[in-house]
Amino acid sequence: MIIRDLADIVGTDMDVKGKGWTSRRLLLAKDGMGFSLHDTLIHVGYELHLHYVNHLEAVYCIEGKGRILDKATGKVTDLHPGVVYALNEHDDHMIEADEEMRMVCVFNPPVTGTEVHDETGAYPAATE
Ligand code: 9YT
Repeated sequence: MIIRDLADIVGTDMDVKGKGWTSRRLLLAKDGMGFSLHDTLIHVGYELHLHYVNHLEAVYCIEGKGRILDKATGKVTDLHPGVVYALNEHDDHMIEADEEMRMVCVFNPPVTGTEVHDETGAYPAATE
């Protein structure tokens, strides 16, 4: 059994920062679960363009509020605690926080720990 406490991850190399977000990575590829699990903060004042062509991601909002734009359809959906979105088609999207959002994120395949977005909004493909 693996047991992790967010308090032990903050400030370590499992606490990864990108432009407009902070991702506390609770479970990673090396843990062998087949997915990674992140406690992620989306900060106010950024429009994030994300397009995970190499991953599927589910994102469950547990704090804050903001919105997501599906770039394929133009549809905008409000995000608030209790809302989940699943990028089951590697959907190209934008997210923005009106109040800092705290999101529980699951990636398949799992991230290895150090990933930040490239200029297209993707994380690199897993190499294993
Ligand atoms: C919601 C989202 O994709 N934010 C960017 C960070 C990512 N979720 C991560 O690595 O935790």
